[in-house]
Order: sequence, then C-alpha cells, then structure tokens
Amino acid sequence: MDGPALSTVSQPSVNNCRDCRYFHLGHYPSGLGSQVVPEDRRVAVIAGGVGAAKFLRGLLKFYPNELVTAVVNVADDFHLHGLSISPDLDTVAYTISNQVNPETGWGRTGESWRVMTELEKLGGHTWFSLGDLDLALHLYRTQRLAEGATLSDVTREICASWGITAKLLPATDTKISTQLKVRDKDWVDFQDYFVAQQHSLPITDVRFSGIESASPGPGVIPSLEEADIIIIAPSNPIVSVNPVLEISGIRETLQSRKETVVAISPIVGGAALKGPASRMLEELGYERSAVGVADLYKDVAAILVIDEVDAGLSSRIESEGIRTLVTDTIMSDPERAAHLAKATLECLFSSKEGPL
Ligand code: FO1
Repeated sequence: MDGPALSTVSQPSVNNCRDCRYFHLGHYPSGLGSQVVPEDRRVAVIAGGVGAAKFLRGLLKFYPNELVTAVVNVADDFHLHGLSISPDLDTVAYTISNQVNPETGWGRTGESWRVMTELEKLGGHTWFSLGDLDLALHLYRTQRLAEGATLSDVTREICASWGITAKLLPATDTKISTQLKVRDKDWVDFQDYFVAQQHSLPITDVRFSGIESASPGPGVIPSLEEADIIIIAPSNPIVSVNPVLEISGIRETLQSRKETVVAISPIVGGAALKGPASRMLEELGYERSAVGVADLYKDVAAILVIDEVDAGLSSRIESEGIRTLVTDTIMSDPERAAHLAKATLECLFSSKEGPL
C-alpha cells in the first residue's frame, strides 16, 4: 500500500534530514509506507481528550515512546462526589495503555457499574458515569492531591504504574475551569454543558476561569522549546486546545517556533468526528470547516493537516498563510491513526520551508 498522499507539501526528501537514524518500512505497522522519518527527534503533542488520545496511540505504535511528550488539557477537570476528575488526562492515559473503553473513547474497558447502580438507588448524582475501575483512579488522585502531591506528580505516578514511557504533562497544576455562556442564559460549567446537557445548548462565549494566574506545569515549556516537532492533535480547538494555548507562555512559545508546529483539523467535511466542535466554531463566529480551524491556528502553526474530503479548501486555507497537508485523517482504528501520525511527522520532515 502506498503511504498517504502529500498533496500541497513537498514530497519527503532525505536531503534535509541532519545526521539521523531513519524509520524504514519495516519499523512501521504493515502498510505504513516506505518514506523515511528520523527516529531521534523529540515530539510534543498538545492534546485534548478522545481525538488526541487516538492520535497519540497511533504515534506511539511506531515512534520511540520516550521521545514523545503530550501536554494535556486540564480545563475540563472538575470535582464530583468529592473526587478530583481529570477526563482528558485519563482518556489519554487509558488509551495509550490500551485500557480504554473502545465504544465510548473514554473510561475503562471491561468496566462494571456496581457503585453507580447503588448510587442511583440512593438518589445520588449519576449524570456523569464513573465505572468501578475508573473510580479507583479518582480515589487515588484525590488522596494524593490531599496529601500535597501536584497533578503533575500524580500523573507521573499513574503513568509509571501502567508502564507508560511517553511523558504525559498536565498543561498546568493550577486549577482552571472552562465555562460556557449559554445564549440568553448564564455561564455553565463545562461538564454540565458537555455531559449533563449533551452539548445541546447554543453558546455565545467561552471563558477559562483561573487561567490568568495559571502557570505552565513543570516541564511544559522546556518540552515545547526542546521539541523538534510540535503537533496540535485533532482536538476541539475552542475547549480543548485553546485552554492549553492560553496558559501564560505557551502560545508565545509556539509562535516563536511556528515553523516546527503542525496542527490537525478535527473538522472533516464540516462536522466534528466527535463532540460539538463544528457547531461551537459557528456559534462563536468562525467558519464551520477546516477554514475555521485554520483561522484559530494560523498564528501558531505552519501547517494544517486536513482530510481528503476537504481537499477543495486547501487553497483558501493557504491564502490565510498556513500550508496544508491533505491526507486521510479518520482514525477509525489504531492502524489508521498511525498512518495519520506518520504523515504528520513526514510533512514537517519533508517540508522545504521546515527546519528539519
Ligand atoms: N462523557 C460523557 O458524555 N458521559 C459521561 O458520563 C462521561 C463520563 C466520563 C467519566 C470519566 C472520564 O474520564 C470521562 C468521561 N466522559 C463522559 C468524557 C468526558 O468528560 C468528555 O468527553 C471530555 O471532558 C471532553 O473532552
């Protein structure tokens, strides 16, 4: 099988790779193509939940895990039943350690629901489904935070116990919370909007409370400064990526390294593969397409990866000053996610304008 088509980005060339080792055909899962990517470069990924988790699982299938750092959104984090819940960190960690529920994309595979069933009988809060196995993680995190550990410490401990060798960094250890202004109504908390209301309410604004005083988590800025490639995963640009970029120093770091940054559009054919991203774009005044995504990323990314069905948008996006790579972006299984990750790495390694 041929590798993904590199459309408007120049074809891969080994000439612009410095002294390096390469990934050849045999190092990739079958069918990943024969183009070459150095295997000694550090990769940082700005990540939200399900889309980012699938992308990371694809990347980690073939790329040296210890060279990959994910900087993960924590503005969805909240408290329920007295527990500290970090949905995006958990979704990423469960997915890359092959423990995720494949049907939902979040929570654990092989889960049981005895606690929720009992809680329902008592009339407790069951709108946010926490399985028995998942609850163990929340108990652990809550206890460690109460003992004075930071979210970064706890995340490192969880990763170590699950054998995750890629680095997972909370974007910040400071408490930040996404809130959405509902049209003609008040502000609502993110999980209330997203889960309790099934993201059905029209919104007119988004804010990240606490972000003004939030500093990047330990290792976040160094990992972005030292990365040879920074990838913005196919996550919701407004409520997953933006709360990471808005933390002091992160957007500026990406802007100063723009030629190393490639973003992947989570919008395909005008719709988000999961969640309300495309509707949110429209409600907040952006075009409901990859063009709207380009608008949000043109100051931080040199290249936007868009799906084949959106090839016709390429020239409009490029006229905004962001180059495009057209490829298959649907991550319906880990093999396809690995193809996308490989195409994403290659487009920077092969880009004439790129630094590599
Ligand atoms: N999403 C839902 O739509 N319904 C749920 O009941 C739900 C429970 C849940 C539990 C743990 C967890 O880590 C994630 C969970 N999610 C649930 C997903 C989640 O809250 C959202 O997808 C993200 O916050 C958006 O990135």
